[in-house]
Amino acid sequence: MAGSGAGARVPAKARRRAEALREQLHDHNYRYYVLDEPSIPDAEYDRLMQALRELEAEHRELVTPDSPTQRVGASPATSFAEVSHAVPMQSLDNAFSIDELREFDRRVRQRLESAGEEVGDAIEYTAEPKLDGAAVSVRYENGMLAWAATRGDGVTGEDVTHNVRTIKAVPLRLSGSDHPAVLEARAEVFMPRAEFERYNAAARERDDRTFVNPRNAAAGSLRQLDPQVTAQRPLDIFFFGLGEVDGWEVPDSQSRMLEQLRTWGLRTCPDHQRVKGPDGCLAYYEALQARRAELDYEIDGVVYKVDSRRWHEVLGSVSRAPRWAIAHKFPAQEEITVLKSVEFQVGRTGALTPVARLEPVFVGGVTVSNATLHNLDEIERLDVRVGDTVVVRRAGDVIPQVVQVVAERRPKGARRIKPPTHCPVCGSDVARPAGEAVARCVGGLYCSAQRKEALRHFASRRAMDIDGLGTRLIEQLVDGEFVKTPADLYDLDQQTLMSLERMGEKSAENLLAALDHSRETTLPRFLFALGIRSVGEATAKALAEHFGDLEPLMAADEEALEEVPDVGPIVAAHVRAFFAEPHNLEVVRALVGKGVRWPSIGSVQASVKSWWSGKRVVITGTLDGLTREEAKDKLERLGAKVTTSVSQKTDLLITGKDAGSKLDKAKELGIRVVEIHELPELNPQIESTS
Ligand code: I6G
Repeated sequence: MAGSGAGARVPAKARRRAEALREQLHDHNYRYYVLDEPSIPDAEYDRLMQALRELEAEHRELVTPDSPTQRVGASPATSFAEVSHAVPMQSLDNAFSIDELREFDRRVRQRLESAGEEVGDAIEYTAEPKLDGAAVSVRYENGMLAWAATRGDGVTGEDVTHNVRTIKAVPLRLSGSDHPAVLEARAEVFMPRAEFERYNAAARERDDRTFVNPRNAAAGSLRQLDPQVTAQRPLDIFFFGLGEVDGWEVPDSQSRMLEQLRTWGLRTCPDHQRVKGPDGCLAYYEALQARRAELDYEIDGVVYKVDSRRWHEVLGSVSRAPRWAIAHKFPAQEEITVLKSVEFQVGRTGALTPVARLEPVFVGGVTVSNATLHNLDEIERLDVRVGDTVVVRRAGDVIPQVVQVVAERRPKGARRIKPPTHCPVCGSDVARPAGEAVARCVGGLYCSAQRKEALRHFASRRAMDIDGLGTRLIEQLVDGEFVKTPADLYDLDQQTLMSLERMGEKSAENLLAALDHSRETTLPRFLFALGIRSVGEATAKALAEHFGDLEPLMAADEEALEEVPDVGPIVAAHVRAFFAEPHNLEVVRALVGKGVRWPSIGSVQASVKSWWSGKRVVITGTLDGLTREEAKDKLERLGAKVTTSVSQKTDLLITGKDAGSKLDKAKELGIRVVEIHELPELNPQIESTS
């Protein structure tokens, strides 16, 4: 091995330091990935890693195969070696309906009874989310990662060790003690949904290949010949089962087996649960389906497994699927349909988004007749034509999208989609700077479509939150030339509003009250509401926190802007360009002149030093007299971090009426629960008098 020489020459102190660093990093990995409870900030983790890298570079002899620095070790391969699975990687039978699930339970019961087993009232199952990823088998020998392989045909898979090693949630050696001589753990590798969306957005931006869905993203990333490429892919893993095992008395229950895997550092899905009989299975299925959109991983159903592993032996398998497990599928999130036409919609910044008009198709639980095609590059990349049969995907609350063309079904005469040369709304020219995927109408606020979108964004819930100012009303206000800029909204009067369609006296009064209420805002909301290109909620918050108030932000040059965390040259240029435009300055000043105001960040930060500071809070149930957004806003102003799902990291669950599964989970995890009316901080009457 190249380096500073023989092992004996490494000073004992360096050796001890390397061991200690490896140990610490290993422990932090376990806390982060398995317990979901990091104990140090990422920056500190990075420092420890850097210290170990430096030490190993100085003394190459200190490098061990399980060192956390050695995740991306191998150079690109030319092909994948074959791996035989000593215990075949089976597949699962599917149930597509409640009847099929009940039938499965009935079959299980019948077989167990005929084998002389005492079954009792209801069979216990472990219910687990069925992740939409790529199945792998990961083998540990005496606690050290030996190899990892894909399922392949179930008997022979491909050796993807070098790629699996790059997944940070895969331990290179097991935690704890009493490791079996051989432990093959079966798992699903997946790309978390948010990462998938981020990855695809960035790929589109740089004109690169996107993934059709998170499953393809996981499978494609695992099958990269160059582990450097896989290391760039945000992959994650959940372990769910066993292959070959030697030297471990496996617990007789699936759920206890999962617990043991976890103590060895193998990340298991936190959402699994033990349930009783088909009714318990169904309750789990429905609860999980209701949470599907908020889960950070893509699932296509639920897997029920008989909890007793001894009964697995009794039940056995048939044609490569266990008789003791079944996958209960959710409605498909991808379907095929025909593209009837493509129209271009004008967005807030003039971007022309091609919208696919489709033959209506039932997908992801709703009928979809429109889907986005993102931009012109995407049309070229997919080579999609009118008349094509296309794959439509609708996952969670993401806008349905066309993700693929079924090439072999292309009819004769399928028509290419021509990029527009003029704005379909205002007729202005369309510009598409070289190298940009997006074509834009150059009409700016002359274009009524852009004006409408800007107003819609300004009024939206997460911006100025003007209740009652919906799309139809904005159309009338813009088309009737009552409103040109957001500042004009604050000049509207009862009479004007009542002259509009479907606007009675009460609605007009309510809208005026909502407008009045919206004057009291926060700086991040105001900045977000302005609709500056590439300034989303997070950037608006970062800008507000950095500059403290509007004036210094408006005066900041690009260099000063780039000092804000996560603000790069593109965002800085957009912010600068926005405030350099006299018309925008006029609108901002007019808004302030009409009474739009916010507390200075200084005073917000003073109140942040409260009990709430840094606390992770989840809100659930129906809140009286307060919207979810208002509660979130108040909590954030107090310094709390509001998240959507309950985990071990949650400090407090705040409940309103009819709290459901989040309350159950909080109780299960022993998390403090407080009813909203017990919190004076969130009581609207109390705050308005202070
Ligand atoms: O492909 C699978 C995904 C998830 C599985 C599975 C699973 O459990 C949560 N379990 C088994 C037993 C098999 N495939 C064969």
